[in-house]
Amino acid sequence: MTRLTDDMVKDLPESLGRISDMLIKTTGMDIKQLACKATGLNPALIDMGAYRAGVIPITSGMGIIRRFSESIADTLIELGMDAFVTDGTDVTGFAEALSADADVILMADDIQYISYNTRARKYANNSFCTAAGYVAALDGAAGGLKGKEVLVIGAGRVGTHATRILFNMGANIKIADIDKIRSKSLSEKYRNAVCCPDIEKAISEADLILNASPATIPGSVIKEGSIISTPGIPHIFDEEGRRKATIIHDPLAIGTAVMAVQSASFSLKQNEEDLE
Ligand code: 2YJ
Repeated sequence: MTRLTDDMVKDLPESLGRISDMLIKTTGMDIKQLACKATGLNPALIDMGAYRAGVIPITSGMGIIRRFSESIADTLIELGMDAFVTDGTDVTGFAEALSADADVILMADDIQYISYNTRARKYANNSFCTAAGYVAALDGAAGGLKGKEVLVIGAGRVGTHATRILFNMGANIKIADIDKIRSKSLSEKYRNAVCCPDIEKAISEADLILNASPATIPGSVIKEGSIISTPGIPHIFDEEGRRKATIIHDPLAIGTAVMAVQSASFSLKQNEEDLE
């Protein structure tokens, strides 16, 4: 799995406004509306201001990514949450977040990135939430996906979740991966999915693409007027690609926002019961 780097997140806090503008322009939704759509929640029914969120820097494996935790906290604040980064790392940070009465706790190592709801004792995970967020963005940008053809590039964790979500939305799915066995086996799970062994040909014919792979897509093969919702990192599109397609991407905020909303929603029922 691709790991974020210092460079990918270093400007994130400052670019949150730009990400929000890009989302409104391309999908018609701000980041909270997008996250709610991705999780099937009515934005009016969740008060993100009622949640306190702790973000813990994790040193294990390849260690801390500079500004990663701060970028997450800024995304949560943009959603209206009361968010903070713990001073301590790892277990010390976890204890600190619990002592500060955090409702949700976000943390990532090199394999998992989760948002844990301390009240409901359930967690949201980044792979599913990234898939849900980028499918919701594609849906918004395309004016619905039911009955439309969507090319999923990458049959890894995010691509697999995205395929299932797209299937449930009634899209006609094409799947491409450099690992042909992986794309074939994923496509066989869904009756309206087909495997595309020739990736470049599939891209050149696609109006709607969900790119969940780290592959570079050259502008020369992109179809004019296509929409590409692309969580895949590294994010590399040349000038021709950016001119031909509407490209929806950010390295962290969309997946994080969906995780925050989904993990907060785990305690909605409990909150309702508390009010009774
Ligand atoms: O706390 C930190 O600064 C670091 N431990 C963050 C590590 C971030 N992890 C990744 O980028 C991994 N690829 C895991 C993300 C899960 C994606 N589905």
